[in-house]
Order: sequence, then structure tokens, then C-alpha cells
Amino acid sequence: MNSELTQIIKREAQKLGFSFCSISRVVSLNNEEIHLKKWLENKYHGEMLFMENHQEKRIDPKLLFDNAKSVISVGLNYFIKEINNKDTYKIAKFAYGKDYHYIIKDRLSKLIDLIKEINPDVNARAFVDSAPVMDKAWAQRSGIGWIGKNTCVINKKSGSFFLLGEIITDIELESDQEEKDHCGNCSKCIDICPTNALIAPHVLDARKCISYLTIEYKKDLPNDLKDKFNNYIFGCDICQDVCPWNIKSAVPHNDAELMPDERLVNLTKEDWENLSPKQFKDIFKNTCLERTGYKRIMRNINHIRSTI
Ligand code: B12
Ligand code: SF4
Ligand code: SF4
Repeated sequence: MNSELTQIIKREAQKLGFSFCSISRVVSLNNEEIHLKKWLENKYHGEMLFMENHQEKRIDPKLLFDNAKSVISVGLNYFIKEINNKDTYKIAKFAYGKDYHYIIKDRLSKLIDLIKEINPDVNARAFVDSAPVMDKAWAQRSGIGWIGKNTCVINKKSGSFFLLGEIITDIELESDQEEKDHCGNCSKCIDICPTNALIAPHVLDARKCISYLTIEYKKDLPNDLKDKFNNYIFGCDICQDVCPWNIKSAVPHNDAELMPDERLVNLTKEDWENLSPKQFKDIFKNTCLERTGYKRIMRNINHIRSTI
């Protein structure tokens, strides 16, 4: 067990701007495997076929990383007061600034550099959505938070508006305690979801979720959900905005890389509708919207317009 190194890693993670850094011991995720299998069998993943791949690695990190012993989970707070609460199209808060994949990967690489400076024989790899790793399960096991009924990881002191990443390593670090569920009798997220995508506590049918439809889904949007998008054209924050843990505890971040571009802040509905491919490219370079691309964002806008 390496207590001193554990503390150094946690201090450095904080310096790098992560709000959370907690450790879990590598184990096989047997409970999660049952839920994942059922979710896939029910086709709740829709056309996200990458979720079907490497299931065994998703469950057991030892198959992904030789001699894996510890998972270092980090959380990056992206909470900010809504910029587009006026009468315009909305994008989810996580996508206001620079693409979080770049931010987290870059900061985790710095953390690995530090670990290797102290102990050059260590093997360590950083992950942010880039490999079959169950971010939320590890965050829960390391005590960062619990997986709420809306299926997001919630921290008691700051809510759920944070992104996750991890380092898997072959050093044995001091692990933290798993977090308990604090949803209790609440069901606000399930009750408010406009498309009934939360079909049961902790179970999300992505095929109905505005986030999936606006970000991941590549075909024409389904007509039966036409008037339910609440002006969202990229992602959806509705089931998080209503969560009492966010209302009570979410604190705005102060992270320059996550701050929205001024031009995005000022886009009116009309600006969005008339956005050219060139303007889109300029404003959304290196953001998460760039991945979804101009065509699908315009598809989303036109879908909402066709309901008015
Ligand atoms: C696929 C995916 C999606 C899909 C499906 C979401 C989902 N719930 O799985 C879609 C496109 C819809 C999506 C949307 C969003 N996503 Co997403 N997504 C992922 C991804 C790539 C995999 C998630 C996964 O493994 N799903 C598999 C299913 C089986 O897991 P699950 O639904 O979470 O179920 C778990 C529990 O609920 C429980 N469970 C399941 N069934 C049951 C049944 C019972 C009875 C019980 C008790 C428990 C239980 O076990 C499961 C395993 O732990 C992760 C990144 C990663 N590599 O982990 C990001 C991730 C989960 N997404 C993230 C974010 C930010 C979002 C959005 C908020 C973005 C937005 N604003 O639009 C929304 C939130 C929507 C929501 N309410 O969850 C963050 C979440 C951070 C956090 N604090 O939790 C992640 C971790 C990305 C990251 N690196 O930060 N996402
Ligand atoms: S993200 Fe939106 S559509 Fe998806 S489950 Fe939450 S409220 Fe429903
Ligand atoms: S709204 Fe209520 S039930 Fe849903 S995640 Fe938050 S505390 Fe849990």
C-alpha cells in the first residue's frame, strides 16, 4: 500500500483543477455486469454499437491493462449558470467550453508524468470515454458519489455537474470508501423527463433520451418526440437541473478552459437558424459540438422548428 504516493496524487489532481480524486481497488464489476447485459439485451443503447464491444474489458480492467491494481477516478466540475436561458436554442452545460475529452486527457497525462517521476517503474494509462471503462461505476466505488435514479453520479457536496476520467495503474494505492445511495424517496428526475426516457429508477432508455437523439443519433429524429425537446439542440440537462442535490449544492466552476466563447453566449434563435458551416466551424472549434457536426446540429434545429 502506498499512502504517501496516494496523498501526492490527490494533491496534484487538485492543483490540476479536478474537484475530485478518489481511488478504488481493481475488482471485477460483477453487479454492474448484470445491469449492463440487461440494458444491452433490451436495446436501450439504440445505435451506440460501441457499447456492445469489449464487454468483458468493461467489466474487468485487468483485461484492458496488465496487472491493473488501482483506479484513480477524477471529476471535473462544469457547473455554470445557464447561458442560453433566454428565448434561444439550448446546449447542455457540459458542452459550453473546450471539449472535455482534451482537457481531462491532458491533465491526466500530467498526473501520470508526476507519478512516473516519483516511481519510474509504474505503469499507468489515462481514460476518458476512449476505452471500454465504466466511469460511473468506478466513481461510485471510489466514493466520489452514488449513481442517482437519473443514472448520473451525484456528489453530496456538489451535485452531479462534473465529468469523469480515470487512470488505471499497477501500483497499489490506498483506496477510498464506496458511496451510499442518497436518492431516498425522491423521483423528481423520473417525473420531469419530457420523453419518459428514465423508464425505471437507474434505467435509461437512450433511444428516448434527448441527449442521445441530439448528440449520438445519426438518422432522422423520431416524429413522436417532436415537441418534447424543450429547445435542446445538443444534450439535455433537465433531469439534473431538477435534482435537489444540484439545486442545493452545485457551485459554478472557475475553469478557463470550460468557459463559453462570447459568440456562443450571444447567439439568438435567428443566429442559430442562419449559422453557416464556416461560422459553425469558427465558433465550435475544439468543442463537443464539433464532433456531432454542423449537419446534425442543423437537423436538430429544423426538427424543433417543424413543431412550431
Ligand atoms: C453511453 C453514455 C451515454 C448515453 C446513455 C446514458 C446512460 N445512462 O448509460 C447517453 C447518450 C444517453 C448519455 C447521456 C448523457 N451523458 Co453520457 N455517457 C455514456 C458513457 C459513454 C457510457 C455509460 C454506460 O456505461 N452506460 C451503460 C448503462 C448500463 O449504464 P447506466 O445506465 O449508467 O446504468 C448503471 C446504473 O444506473 C446501474 N443500473 C442499471 N440498471 C439498473 C437497474 C437497477 C434496478 C439498479 C439498482 C441499478 C441499475 O448499473 C449500471 C452500471 O453501473 C459514459 C462514459 C463512460 N465511459 O462511462 C458517459 C457519461 C456517463 N455521460 C456523462 C454525461 C455528462 C452525460 C449527460 C449529462 C450529457 C448531457 N447533458 O446531455 C447525459 C445524461 C443523461 C442521463 N440522465 O444519464 C458523464 C456522466 C458524469 C456523471 N457525473 O455522472 C459520463 C461518465 C462521461 C464522462 N466521461 O464524464 N450518455
Ligand atoms: S437527459 Fe433529458 S431526455 Fe435524457 S433522461 Fe434526462 S431529462 Fe430525460
Ligand atoms: S432528482 Fe431525486 S431521484 Fe433523481 S437523481 Fe436527484 S435525488 Fe435522485
